[in-house]
Amino acid sequence: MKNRIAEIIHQHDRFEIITHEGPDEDAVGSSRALAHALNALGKSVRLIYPTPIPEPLLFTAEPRQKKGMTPEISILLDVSDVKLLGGVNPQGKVVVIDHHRTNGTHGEVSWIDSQKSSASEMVYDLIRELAVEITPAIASNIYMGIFGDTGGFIHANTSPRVFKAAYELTLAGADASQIAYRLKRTRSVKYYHILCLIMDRLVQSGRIYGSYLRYQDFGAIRATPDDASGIVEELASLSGAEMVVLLRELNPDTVHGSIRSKGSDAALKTARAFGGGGHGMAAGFTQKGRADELIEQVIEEGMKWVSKA
Ligand SMILES: [Mn+2]
Repeated sequence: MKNRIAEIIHQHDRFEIITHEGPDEDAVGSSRALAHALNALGKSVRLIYPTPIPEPLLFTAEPRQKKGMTPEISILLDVSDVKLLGGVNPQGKVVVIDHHRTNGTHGEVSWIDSQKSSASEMVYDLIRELAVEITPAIASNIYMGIFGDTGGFIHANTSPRVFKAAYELTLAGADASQIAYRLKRTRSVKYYHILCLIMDRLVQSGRIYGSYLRYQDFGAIRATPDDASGIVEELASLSGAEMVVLLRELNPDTVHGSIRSKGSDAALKTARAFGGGGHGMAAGFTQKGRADELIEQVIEEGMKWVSKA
């Protein structure tokens, strides 16, 4: 399928790249890297993020964009479900590149590989297939995506292939140290304020820990949801936690849930019960309701999937 997508890229001139709401390191890194590569091939490209890129992820080299053109091809990156595009409508023929497990394909051409650590790793393979030179700008963007989706080479998706890619990307000029410091060692004071709130409300049931953030919390400490990004990983670090749940109210009656589990598909199975999806051990959902009321239900659902041993 990678070859087919390379062919499509060679045969067309105008592209848009669309990624998911709440773009993360992988969404930003894979889209920017691919746009750099398309530019190198003389193609026109524009990037569409349904919601803005969080400020801490804006440091990698930005590709040249061509606004005000009609794309022939719309490449969906790190997402295969048009429902997760926040109302953005692809303008061209849809090509999907994604590493999330899905129940079907949404594009005319779909390359879905849940064995890959990240969309960025897939884009790295695609760019080499296209025979575009891996510049430092491309290398840093891909490295950021891989680093982000492996949790900094921590998660189970950190395969030997990931280390090989990381090795090659640093040789090609990816600034590994800068990326690691920016993503892992740079936190706002507000982040720690949010963490205090979360720890104050921590609930435990067996080996599941959960907590939540109300909509008004953000106003009270003048934080934005960006300030809480990645904070579920702090919960996941709790010793003995087999699963963790963090609920965050996106507005007064909508809750986003992030779930992490240590083994099996517990996170995914729990998220699916609330209409969500994701990976086996890292999943999420969005639901109507109040976080302080929903938390018990999510934990109860989780108990079905986490072994009590
Ligand atoms: Mn991803």
